[in-house]
Amino acid sequence: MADIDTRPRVRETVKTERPRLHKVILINDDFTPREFVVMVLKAVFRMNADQAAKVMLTAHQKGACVVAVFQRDIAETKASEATDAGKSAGFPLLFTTEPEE
Ligand code: TYC
Repeated sequence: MADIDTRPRVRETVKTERPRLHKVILINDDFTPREFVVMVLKAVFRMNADQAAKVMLTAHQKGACVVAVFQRDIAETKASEATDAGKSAGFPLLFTTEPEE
């Protein structure tokens, strides 16, 4: 009984997957003034005037533009904050989120 080999025969490796990042996407509309979109991008996403203007113009021309990527809860909070800023001012400004591939 004394010489039973009790050493593990299988080496276990535990893999933790990194949580997926989520994109915040700005959606174009026909009503929100360009300057208002830029103001929200600067305030909520801490962009400078140049970055904000580029993102706004891309959404304006293409229909949508990725603003930034964050952990899911942060992406959702920022998208809501930015969408609510438009709503409070009476604009249909919309920010959505989606997971990165
Ligand atoms: N299309 C708007 C206008 O012409 C401006 C705008 C740009 C609105 C981007 C939303 O995500 C947007 N006033």
